[in-house]
Amino acid sequence: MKKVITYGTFDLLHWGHINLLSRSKELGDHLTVALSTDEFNSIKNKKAFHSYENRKLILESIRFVDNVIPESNWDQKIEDVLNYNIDVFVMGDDWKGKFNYLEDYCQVIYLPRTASISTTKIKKELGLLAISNV
Ligand code: C2G
Repeated sequence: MKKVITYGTFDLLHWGHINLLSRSKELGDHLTVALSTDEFNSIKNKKAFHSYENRKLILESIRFVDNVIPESNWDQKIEDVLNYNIDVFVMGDDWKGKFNYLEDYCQVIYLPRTASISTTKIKKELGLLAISNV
């Protein structure tokens, strides 16, 4: 069984995330998502709208996601790849080159980001909508 892993916050899930997850699953037979915990998000200077538990519940309901584990620090990837017998590590290409050190342990693939959608964009536009409706 070819095992794939990817990492992220996946807040306010949108089609950019779905594209990444479905393309990741197409690279193997089993997809693990290492989901950033709320505590790790603060290290990443991110504040997710939804809690880790709720983001996990949403991801686990996606048919091509097979397993969700916590991502609690920057340095767990090698251990994860070894512990979960991962064959392929996948990230969006905004991270291109950042995780090439994993090539000693598995295949590393950066997939093109989906244009014109991001959690930040959603938050900004909702925030603007809220102001204009005042
Ligand atoms: N993504 C994408 N297209 C978008 C938005 C996001 O392909 N329009 C991808 C990102 O490139 C990433 C994944 O979806 O591979 C998750 O994105 P985020 O939740 O923003 O994750 P990030 O904060 O980049 O966390 O250790 C790695 C980090 O945890 C990655």
